Amino acid sequence: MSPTNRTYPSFRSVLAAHPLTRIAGAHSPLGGVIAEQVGFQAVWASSFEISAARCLPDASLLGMTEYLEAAANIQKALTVPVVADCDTGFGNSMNVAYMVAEYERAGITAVSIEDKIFPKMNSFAAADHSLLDVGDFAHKIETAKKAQSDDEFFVIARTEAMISGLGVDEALKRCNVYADAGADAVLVHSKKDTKDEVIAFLDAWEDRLPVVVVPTTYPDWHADEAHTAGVSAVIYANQGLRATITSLRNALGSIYETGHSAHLEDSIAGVKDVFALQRLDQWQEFTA
Ligand code: SPV
Ligand code: MG
Repeated sequence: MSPTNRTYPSFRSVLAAHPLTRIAGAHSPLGGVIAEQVGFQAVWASSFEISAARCLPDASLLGMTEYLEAAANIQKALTVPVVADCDTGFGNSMNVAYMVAEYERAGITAVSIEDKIFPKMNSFAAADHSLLDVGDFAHKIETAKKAQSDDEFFVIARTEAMISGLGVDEALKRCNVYADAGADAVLVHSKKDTKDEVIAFLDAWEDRLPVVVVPTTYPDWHADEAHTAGVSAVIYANQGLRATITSLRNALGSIYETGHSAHLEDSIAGVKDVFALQRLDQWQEFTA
């Protein structure tokens, strides 16, 4: 897809236009639209959220076409770009080449792939988080860059070195190799309950490429502080999903218990709010 028939900016241009790009995770167009409306500059089509929405583990169970359909449906509803979480690239380098072609064709302008072995398991699950050989993952990055047809397309190389317990030095070593292989940015994921590991990475990285972080287990890291430390983009990967679970559970539980919903009317979105999210008035113009 050429930039001229896109109705939204590429992720590359959004990243360049903001000192810090703030990205919210979503599994549906509705979640994506709400993220955009409250101000987020991009939306993360999260593998964790998309699988959780089907009550399945984030363990490479869904296939590429299912993740692509979810990401493309989110992108269709937005005027900000989607960053598609593509796990390991859904297989080997051949799968990565196919993935890039298909995601690009669907209008996605940025993807992230990670250096775990396929099938992968969610980073926070108690499981084996073995990494792919660094050279093999670098080859996936090279392949992704070779496979893209639009210069705007953006490939994020995500290392799980710190998730697998190999520490900051291994993350640095790998990210340098991925930068040499042509990555447009690196994502360093940590499951520590402080930001220290990520800060140590940033101090040694010295801005070689933009750095993306996912502060799920160190939620007190303010976006401004992350920016000052050298972060270019921050992903709030699953807070929307978790908020939805709690709200739904509370609302439906309370309706079931009380036998009516009157007490909820002021605290749940009105039908008009839903109509607005559906852009009903714009659709009704077609029948006016
Ligand atoms: C996702 O949101 O799917 C991610 C981030 O990849 S995490 O769940 O933290 O691995
Ligand atoms: Mg994921």
